[in-house]
Amino acid sequence: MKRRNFIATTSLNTIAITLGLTSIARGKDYKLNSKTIIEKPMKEHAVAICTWEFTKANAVAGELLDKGYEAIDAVIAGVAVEEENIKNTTVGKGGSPDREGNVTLDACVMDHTGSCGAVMCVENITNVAALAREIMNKTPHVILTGKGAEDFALKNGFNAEKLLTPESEEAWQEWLKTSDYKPLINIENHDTIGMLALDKKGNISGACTTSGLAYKMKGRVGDSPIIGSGLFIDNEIGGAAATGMGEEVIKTVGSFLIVELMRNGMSPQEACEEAIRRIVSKNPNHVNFQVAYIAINKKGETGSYCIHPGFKMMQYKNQENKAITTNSYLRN
Ligand code: SD4
Repeated sequence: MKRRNFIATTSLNTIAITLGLTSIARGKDYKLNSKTIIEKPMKEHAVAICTWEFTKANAVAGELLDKGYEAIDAVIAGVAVEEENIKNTTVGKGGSPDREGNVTLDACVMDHTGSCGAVMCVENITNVAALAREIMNKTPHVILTGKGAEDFALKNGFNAEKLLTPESEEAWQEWLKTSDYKPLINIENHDTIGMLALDKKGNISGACTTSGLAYKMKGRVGDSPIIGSGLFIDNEIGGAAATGMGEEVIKTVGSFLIVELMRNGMSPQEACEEAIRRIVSKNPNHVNFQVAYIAINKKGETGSYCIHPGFKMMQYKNQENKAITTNSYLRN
């Protein structure tokens, strides 16, 4: 940006901030509004949010933030609670297998510097969000898949574990009797955890981790490990994460879209609603699948929205951890 333009924009921002004129920034004056957001991070205000009613996972992250931990550490510790919860059949150990009986995990992380890491189709490793961070920190790459990711994990101190539990194996054996695969998520049967945190320094990070769709094709990857789809962070603006039918999130690059909508002046709530409308307007089949988004901005404001009723977001703010029932595009 040329210096003269910069000065002009800055002084307009100062006026906008002083007078609280956020509405004048709507419409054409996008730059003005995004500057307003950038210059007003709410310090000392730790906030953690996550998809679904993962009370403990979100509390772990929120309490770490309160103690002064960085957002990236908080989200990785938070989502690890669900990765290790064998009753959650959509994340980590205990996750449902693909149609050939292999549990393959997907995850990604993104921090306030814009660095990110991801793993796809990894077997035998439980804490794949932590693994994604190792890839971010220790390799020149963003994504490792399959055996390469597993080998990297084992060389970097992760233990090999059997992820298929007796319960998920039994359910898979039962499924094999019909092998009736509809590539549609049962509306109430998905529990991927996407988590976003704003730490006391005002920095935002996020993590997303899943075993993907139950009985998926071998090698199938959904939105969760794809930066911009299942998760996106821009520390100047905010962050977003997704759960639900990954194919639909990928087609609209949902989390990136939400962050860009916030950059252009929308609140987290407005941006989540617009991203869901984008999916709905492009796909008449939307009555048959669920997608839900959560988002946070630099002020610690949060939002969430989904296609079908039944989605909840956890929010930790001011030391209070509560479930928020999310409004939906469709009604019961
Ligand atoms: C996927 N988005 O693999 C994930 C599934 C999901 O809760 O969110 N399950 O498409």
